[in-house]
Amino acid sequence: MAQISGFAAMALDSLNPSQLAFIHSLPKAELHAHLNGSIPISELQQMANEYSQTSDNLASDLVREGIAKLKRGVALDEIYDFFNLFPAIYALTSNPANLRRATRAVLEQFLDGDRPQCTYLELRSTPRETAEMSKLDYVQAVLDEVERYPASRASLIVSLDRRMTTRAAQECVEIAHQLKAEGRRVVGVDLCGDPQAGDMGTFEQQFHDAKEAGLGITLHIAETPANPAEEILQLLSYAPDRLGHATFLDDEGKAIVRGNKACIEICLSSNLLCKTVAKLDDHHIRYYLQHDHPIAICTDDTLPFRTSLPGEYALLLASPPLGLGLSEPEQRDSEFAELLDEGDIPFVARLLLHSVPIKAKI
Ligand code: 6MZ
Repeated sequence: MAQISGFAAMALDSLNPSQLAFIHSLPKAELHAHLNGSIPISELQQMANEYSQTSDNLASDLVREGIAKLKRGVALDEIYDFFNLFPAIYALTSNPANLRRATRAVLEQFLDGDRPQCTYLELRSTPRETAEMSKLDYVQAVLDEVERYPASRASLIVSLDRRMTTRAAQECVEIAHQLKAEGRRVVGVDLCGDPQAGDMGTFEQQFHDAKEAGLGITLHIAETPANPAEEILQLLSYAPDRLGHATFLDDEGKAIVRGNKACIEICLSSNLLCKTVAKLDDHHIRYYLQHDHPIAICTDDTLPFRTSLPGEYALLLASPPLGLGLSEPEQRDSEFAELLDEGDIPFVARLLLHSVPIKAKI
Protein backbone atom coordinates (compact mmCIF):
# COMPACT_ATOMS: atom_id res chain seq x y z
CA MET A 1 0.00 0.00 0.00
CA ALA A 2 1.28 3.47 -0.84
CA GLN A 3 2.44 5.58 2.06
CA ILE A 4 -0.38 7.79 3.22
CA SER A 5 0.90 11.30 3.03
CA GLY A 6 1.01 13.50 6.10
CA PHE A 7 2.75 16.69 7.20
CA ALA A 8 6.08 14.90 7.48
CA ALA A 9 5.88 13.41 3.96
CA MET A 10 5.05 16.83 2.54
CA ALA A 11 8.00 18.32 4.39
CA LEU A 12 10.32 15.61 3.04
CA ASP A 13 9.03 16.26 -0.50
CA SER A 14 9.77 19.95 -0.14
CA LEU A 15 13.46 19.52 0.71
CA ASN A 16 16.34 19.70 -1.76
CA PRO A 17 18.72 16.72 -2.19
CA SER A 18 21.41 18.17 0.06
CA GLN A 19 18.92 18.78 2.87
CA LEU A 20 17.67 15.21 2.52
CA ALA A 21 21.21 13.88 2.53
CA PHE A 22 21.91 15.92 5.65
CA ILE A 23 18.91 14.44 7.49
CA HIS A 24 19.82 10.92 6.53
CA SER A 25 23.44 11.42 7.57
CA LEU A 26 22.51 12.49 11.11
CA PRO A 27 22.81 9.84 13.83
CA LYS A 28 19.21 10.13 15.00
CA ALA A 29 17.78 8.71 18.24
CA GLU A 30 14.06 7.86 18.41
CA LEU A 31 13.16 8.17 22.08
CA HIS A 32 9.35 8.38 22.00
CA ALA A 33 7.70 5.66 19.91
CA HIS A 34 4.73 3.58 21.11
CA LEU A 35 4.88 0.02 19.83
CA ASN A 36 1.19 -0.42 19.04
CA GLY A 37 1.04 2.99 17.37
CA SER A 38 4.01 2.28 15.12
CA ILE A 39 3.09 -1.00 13.40
CA PRO A 40 3.34 -0.73 9.60
CA ILE A 41 -0.11 -0.86 7.96
CA SER A 42 0.90 -3.82 5.74
CA GLU A 43 1.62 -5.92 8.83
CA LEU A 44 -1.68 -4.91 10.46
CA GLN A 45 -3.61 -5.75 7.32
CA GLN A 46 -2.05 -9.18 7.15
CA MET A 47 -2.89 -9.82 10.77
CA ALA A 48 -6.43 -8.53 10.23
CA ASN A 49 -6.97 -10.93 7.33
CA GLU A 50 -5.83 -13.86 9.41
CA TYR A 51 -7.79 -12.70 12.43
CA SER A 52 -11.17 -12.55 10.73
CA GLN A 53 -10.92 -16.20 9.68
CA THR A 54 -10.77 -17.44 13.22
CA SER A 55 -12.64 -14.95 15.39
CA ASP A 56 -16.25 -14.08 16.06
CA ASN A 57 -18.04 -11.59 13.81
CA LEU A 58 -18.45 -8.85 16.33
CA ALA A 59 -14.76 -8.73 17.13
CA SER A 60 -13.71 -8.91 13.52
CA ASP A 61 -16.15 -6.11 12.63
CA LEU A 62 -14.46 -3.98 15.23
CA VAL A 63 -11.08 -4.82 13.80
CA ARG A 64 -12.23 -4.27 10.21
CA GLU A 65 -13.67 -0.89 11.09
CA GLY A 66 -10.50 0.14 12.84
CA ILE A 67 -8.27 -1.06 10.04
CA ALA A 68 -10.47 0.56 7.39
CA LYS A 69 -10.14 3.79 9.29
CA LEU A 70 -6.38 3.47 9.43
CA LYS A 71 -6.22 2.78 5.70
CA ARG A 72 -8.29 5.84 4.93
CA GLY A 73 -5.68 7.89 6.70
CA VAL A 74 -7.65 8.34 9.91
CA ALA A 75 -9.76 11.43 10.19
CA LEU A 76 -8.43 12.62 13.51
CA ASP A 77 -10.67 15.40 14.65
CA GLU A 78 -8.99 15.65 17.98
CA ILE A 79 -6.81 13.77 20.41
CA TYR A 80 -9.78 11.77 21.72
CA ASP A 81 -10.44 10.21 18.28
CA PHE A 82 -6.91 8.97 18.25
CA PHE A 83 -7.36 6.84 21.35
CA ASN A 84 -10.34 5.10 19.72
CA LEU A 85 -7.99 3.47 17.22
CA PHE A 86 -6.28 1.25 19.72
CA PRO A 87 -8.98 -1.36 20.44
CA ALA A 88 -8.70 -2.56 16.83
CA ILE A 89 -4.92 -2.70 16.92
CA TYR A 90 -4.94 -4.37 20.34
CA ALA A 91 -7.26 -7.08 19.06
CA LEU A 92 -4.57 -7.95 16.54
CA THR A 93 -1.60 -7.98 18.91
CA SER A 94 -3.14 -9.86 21.81
CA ASN A 95 -1.36 -13.16 21.23
CA PRO A 96 2.39 -13.73 21.64
CA ALA A 97 3.02 -14.64 17.99
CA ASN A 98 1.41 -11.49 16.62
CA LEU A 99 2.94 -9.32 19.32
CA ARG A 100 6.40 -10.56 18.34
CA ARG A 101 5.62 -10.11 14.68
CA ALA A 102 4.38 -6.57 15.26
CA THR A 103 7.41 -5.73 17.40
CA ARG A 104 9.76 -7.10 14.77
CA ALA A 105 8.06 -5.05 12.06
CA VAL A 106 8.35 -1.89 14.16
CA LEU A 107 12.03 -2.51 14.89
CA GLU A 108 12.73 -3.21 11.23
CA GLN A 109 10.88 -0.07 10.21
CA PHE A 110 13.11 2.08 12.42
CA LEU A 111 16.42 0.26 12.35
CA ASP A 112 16.86 -1.82 9.20
CA GLY A 113 17.63 -1.11 5.56
CA ASP A 114 20.29 0.91 3.78
CA ARG A 115 19.04 4.13 5.30
CA PRO A 116 17.61 3.31 8.74
CA GLN A 117 15.31 5.93 10.25
CA CYS A 118 17.45 6.06 13.38
CA THR A 119 20.62 4.72 14.88
CA TYR A 120 19.09 4.11 18.29
CA LEU A 121 15.49 3.30 19.25
CA GLU A 122 13.96 3.36 22.70
CA LEU A 123 10.68 1.61 22.01
CA ARG A 124 7.92 1.82 24.61
CA SER A 125 4.90 -0.37 25.24
CA THR A 126 2.21 -0.96 27.85
CA PRO A 127 2.20 -4.52 29.30
CA ARG A 128 -1.19 -6.12 28.60
CA GLU A 129 -2.71 -9.19 30.12
CA THR A 130 -4.75 -11.08 27.50
CA ALA A 131 -6.35 -14.51 27.26
CA GLU A 132 -3.02 -15.82 25.97
CA MET A 133 -0.41 -13.77 27.86
CA SER A 134 0.37 -12.40 31.28
CA LYS A 135 1.90 -8.92 31.56
CA LEU A 136 5.27 -10.58 32.16
CA ASP A 137 4.86 -12.72 29.02
CA TYR A 138 4.01 -9.55 27.12
CA VAL A 139 7.16 -7.70 28.16
CA GLN A 140 9.36 -10.75 27.62
CA ALA A 141 7.98 -11.25 24.11
CA VAL A 142 8.72 -7.63 23.19
CA LEU A 143 12.16 -7.79 24.79
CA ASP A 144 13.05 -10.97 22.90
CA GLU A 145 12.63 -9.00 19.69
CA VAL A 146 14.32 -5.82 20.97
CA GLU A 147 17.34 -7.85 22.09
CA ARG A 148 17.89 -9.22 18.60
CA TYR A 149 19.59 -5.85 18.07
CA PRO A 150 22.71 -4.72 19.93
CA ALA A 151 22.24 -2.57 23.06
CA SER A 152 23.59 0.41 21.16
CA ARG A 153 20.61 0.19 18.80
CA ALA A 154 17.47 -0.74 20.76
CA SER A 155 16.01 -0.89 24.23
CA LEU A 156 12.60 -0.92 25.92
CA ILE A 157 10.63 1.44 28.14
CA VAL A 158 7.70 -0.11 30.04
CA SER A 159 4.64 2.17 29.87
CA LEU A 160 2.10 2.61 32.63
CA ASP A 161 -1.32 3.62 31.36
CA ARG A 162 -3.05 6.48 33.21
CA ARG A 163 -6.18 4.29 33.41
CA MET A 164 -4.37 1.51 35.27
CA THR A 165 -5.22 0.66 38.84
CA THR A 166 -2.42 1.29 41.30
CA ARG A 167 -2.02 -2.47 41.58
CA ALA A 168 -1.62 -2.95 37.85
CA ALA A 169 0.89 -0.08 37.70
CA GLN A 170 2.78 -1.67 40.58
CA GLU A 171 2.87 -4.97 38.73
CA CYS A 172 4.32 -3.26 35.64
CA VAL A 173 7.07 -1.55 37.66
CA GLU A 174 7.89 -4.84 39.38
CA ILE A 175 8.16 -6.57 36.02
CA ALA A 176 10.43 -3.80 34.70
CA HIS A 177 12.58 -4.02 37.83
CA GLN A 178 12.76 -7.82 37.79
CA LEU A 179 13.72 -7.99 34.14
CA LYS A 180 16.30 -5.24 34.50
CA ALA A 181 17.80 -7.14 37.44
CA GLU A 182 17.99 -10.22 35.20
CA GLY A 183 20.03 -8.20 32.73
CA ARG A 184 17.22 -7.73 30.25
CA ARG A 185 17.14 -4.49 28.29
CA VAL A 186 14.47 -2.49 30.11
CA VAL A 187 15.78 1.06 30.55
CA GLY A 188 12.86 3.04 31.89
CA VAL A 189 9.24 3.52 32.81
CA ASP A 190 6.76 5.79 31.01
CA LEU A 191 3.34 7.19 31.85
CA CYS A 192 0.97 7.40 28.87
CA GLY A 193 -2.65 6.87 27.84
CA ASP A 194 -5.73 9.06 27.63
CA PRO A 195 -4.31 12.38 28.86
CA GLN A 196 -7.34 13.18 30.95
CA ALA A 197 -7.92 9.81 32.57
CA GLY A 198 -6.92 8.69 36.04
CA ASP A 199 -5.65 10.27 39.22
CA MET A 200 -1.91 10.77 38.94
CA GLY A 201 -1.46 10.97 42.69
CA THR A 202 -2.03 7.22 42.86
CA PHE A 203 1.23 6.45 41.01
CA GLU A 204 3.61 8.21 43.38
CA GLN A 205 4.92 5.00 44.95
CA GLN A 206 5.36 3.36 41.56
CA PHE A 207 7.56 6.11 40.19
CA HIS A 208 9.49 6.19 43.43
CA ASP A 209 10.09 2.44 43.18
CA ALA A 210 11.10 2.75 39.53
CA LYS A 211 13.69 5.40 40.39
CA GLU A 212 15.02 3.30 43.26
CA ALA A 213 15.42 0.42 40.84
CA GLY A 214 17.60 2.61 38.62
CA LEU A 215 15.00 2.88 35.89
CA GLY A 216 14.72 6.11 33.91
CA ILE A 217 11.41 7.95 34.06
CA THR A 218 9.61 9.66 31.23
CA LEU A 219 6.09 11.04 31.65
CA HIS A 220 3.48 12.23 29.18
CA ILE A 221 2.60 15.53 30.76
CA ALA A 222 0.40 18.57 30.06
CA GLU A 223 -0.78 17.08 26.78
CA THR A 224 -4.07 18.99 26.76
CA PRO A 225 -5.20 22.37 28.04
CA ALA A 226 -7.50 20.52 30.46
CA ASN A 227 -4.65 18.97 32.47
CA PRO A 228 -4.77 20.79 35.81
CA ALA A 229 -1.74 22.63 37.18
CA GLU A 230 -1.79 20.50 40.37
CA GLU A 231 -1.52 17.31 38.35
CA ILE A 232 1.37 18.72 36.34
CA LEU A 233 3.23 19.74 39.50
CA GLN A 234 2.58 16.34 41.00
CA LEU A 235 4.03 14.57 37.98
CA LEU A 236 7.05 16.89 38.01
CA SER A 237 7.61 15.99 41.66
CA TYR A 238 8.32 12.42 40.52
CA ALA A 239 11.60 13.80 39.12
CA PRO A 240 11.22 12.59 35.52
CA ASP A 241 14.33 12.43 33.31
CA ARG A 242 12.27 13.21 30.23
CA LEU A 243 8.81 14.55 29.44
CA GLY A 244 6.48 13.56 26.60
CA HIS A 245 4.89 16.52 24.79
CA ALA A 246 4.73 19.02 27.71
CA THR A 247 2.56 21.16 25.45
CA PHE A 248 0.63 23.08 28.08
CA LEU A 249 3.12 23.65 30.89
CA ASP A 250 2.41 26.87 32.74
CA ASP A 251 5.14 29.26 33.90
CA GLU A 252 5.69 27.39 37.15
CA GLY A 253 5.99 24.09 35.32
CA LYS A 254 8.35 25.58 32.75
CA ALA A 255 10.56 27.02 35.48
CA ILE A 256 10.86 23.60 37.13
CA VAL A 257 11.61 21.88 33.86
CA ARG A 258 14.21 24.46 32.87
CA GLY A 259 15.76 24.12 36.30
CA ASN A 260 16.17 20.35 36.17
CA LYS A 261 16.77 20.19 32.41
CA ALA A 262 14.34 17.32 31.85
CA CYS A 263 14.50 16.61 28.12
CA ILE A 264 11.29 17.33 26.21
CA GLU A 265 10.27 14.66 23.70
CA ILE A 266 8.89 16.68 20.79
CA CYS A 267 6.37 15.05 18.44
CA LEU A 268 5.44 17.67 15.84
CA SER A 269 3.10 15.71 13.53
CA SER A 270 1.36 14.10 16.48
CA ASN A 271 0.59 17.46 18.06
CA LEU A 272 -0.66 18.91 14.78
CA LEU A 273 -2.89 15.92 13.99
CA CYS A 274 -4.26 15.69 17.51
CA LYS A 275 -4.88 19.42 17.28
CA THR A 276 -3.20 20.18 20.56
CA VAL A 277 -1.05 22.62 18.57
CA ALA A 278 -2.86 24.65 15.89
CA LYS A 279 0.12 25.29 13.63
CA LEU A 280 3.83 24.61 13.68
CA ASP A 281 4.62 28.24 14.21
CA ASP A 282 2.83 28.07 17.58
CA HIS A 283 4.63 24.91 18.67
CA HIS A 284 6.33 24.91 22.07
CA ILE A 285 9.52 23.63 20.41
CA ARG A 286 10.25 27.28 19.72
CA TYR A 287 10.24 28.08 23.43
CA TYR A 288 12.64 25.24 24.23
CA LEU A 289 14.94 26.13 21.34
CA GLN A 290 15.05 29.74 22.46
CA HIS A 291 16.05 28.61 25.92
CA ASP A 292 18.56 26.08 24.65
CA HIS A 293 16.70 23.38 26.55
CA PRO A 294 17.32 19.68 25.81
CA ILE A 295 14.79 18.29 23.35
CA ALA A 296 14.52 15.07 21.37
CA ILE A 297 12.69 14.90 18.04
CA CYS A 298 10.36 11.87 17.99
CA THR A 299 7.48 10.31 16.02
CA ASP A 300 5.07 9.14 18.80
CA ASP A 301 2.94 6.83 16.60
CA THR A 302 4.10 6.52 13.00
CA LEU A 303 0.91 4.90 11.73
CA PRO A 304 -1.90 7.29 12.71
CA PHE A 305 0.35 10.34 12.44
CA ARG A 306 1.64 9.23 9.03
CA THR A 307 5.19 10.03 9.87
CA SER A 308 8.76 8.80 10.14
CA LEU A 309 11.75 10.10 12.07
CA PRO A 310 13.39 11.63 8.97
CA GLY A 311 9.98 13.19 8.26
CA GLU A 312 9.92 14.84 11.68
CA TYR A 313 13.41 16.25 11.05
CA ALA A 314 12.18 17.44 7.64
CA LEU A 315 9.54 19.49 9.47
CA LEU A 316 12.39 21.30 11.23
CA LEU A 317 14.18 22.07 7.98
CA ALA A 318 11.26 22.75 5.62
CA SER A 319 10.40 26.36 4.91
CA PRO A 320 7.49 27.93 6.79
CA PRO A 321 4.56 27.56 6.91
CA LEU A 322 5.08 23.82 6.23
CA GLY A 323 8.14 23.58 8.48
CA LEU A 324 10.15 25.62 10.93
CA GLY A 325 12.89 26.54 8.44
CA LEU A 326 15.63 25.95 10.99
CA SER A 327 18.45 25.21 8.60
CA GLU A 328 17.80 28.04 6.16
CA PRO A 329 20.21 30.77 7.24
CA GLU A 330 18.26 33.51 5.46
CA GLN A 331 15.10 32.47 7.24
CA ARG A 332 16.58 32.15 10.68
CA ASP A 333 14.44 34.12 12.98
CA SER A 334 16.25 36.65 15.14
CA GLU A 335 14.80 34.86 18.16
CA PHE A 336 17.20 32.00 17.37
CA ALA A 337 20.21 34.29 17.19
CA GLU A 338 21.47 33.19 20.59
CA LEU A 339 21.65 29.63 19.31
CA LEU A 340 24.00 30.53 16.52
CA ASP A 341 27.10 30.86 18.65
CA GLU A 342 28.34 27.36 17.94
CA GLY A 343 29.91 28.18 14.62
CA ASP A 344 28.92 25.93 11.79
CA ILE A 345 26.95 23.34 13.72
CA PRO A 346 23.52 23.24 12.09
CA PHE A 347 20.52 23.62 14.35
CA VAL A 348 19.35 20.11 13.80
CA ALA A 349 22.69 18.69 14.82
CA ARG A 350 22.47 20.80 17.97
CA LEU A 351 19.23 18.99 18.76
CA LEU A 352 21.14 15.77 18.55
CA LEU A 353 23.80 17.03 20.87
CA HIS A 354 20.97 17.21 23.35
CA SER A 355 19.36 13.89 22.65
CA VAL A 356 22.53 11.80 22.85
CA PRO A 357 23.33 12.49 26.52
CA ILE A 358 19.68 11.97 27.28
CA LYS A 359 19.80 8.56 25.69
CA ALA A 360 22.61 7.69 28.05
CA LYS A 361 20.70 9.11 30.97
CA ILE A 362 17.61 6.91 30.83
C1 6MZ B 1 -0.63 9.45 25.30
C2 6MZ B 1 -0.28 7.64 23.94
C3 6MZ B 1 -0.03 8.50 22.83
O1 6MZ B 1 1.76 1.02 24.71
O2 6MZ B 1 0.11 -0.40 23.54
N1 6MZ B 1 -0.16 6.41 23.49
N2 6MZ B 1 -0.56 8.12 25.16
N3 6MZ B 1 -0.43 10.33 24.29
C4 6MZ B 1 -0.13 9.89 23.05
N4 6MZ B 1 0.06 10.80 22.03
C5 6MZ B 1 -1.01 11.36 21.34
N5 6MZ B 1 0.22 7.73 21.77
C6 6MZ B 1 0.13 6.44 22.18
O3 6MZ B 1 1.01 1.66 22.43
C7 6MZ B 1 -0.25 2.26 22.31
C8 6MZ B 1 -0.61 3.03 23.56
O4 6MZ B 1 0.29 4.11 23.74
C9 6MZ B 1 -0.37 5.22 24.34
C10 6MZ B 1 -1.84 4.85 24.45
O5 6MZ B 1 -2.10 4.41 25.76
C11 6MZ B 1 -1.99 3.69 23.49
O6 6MZ B 1 -3.01 2.82 23.89
P1 6MZ B 1 1.34 0.44 23.41
O7 6MZ B 1 2.44 -0.29 22.69
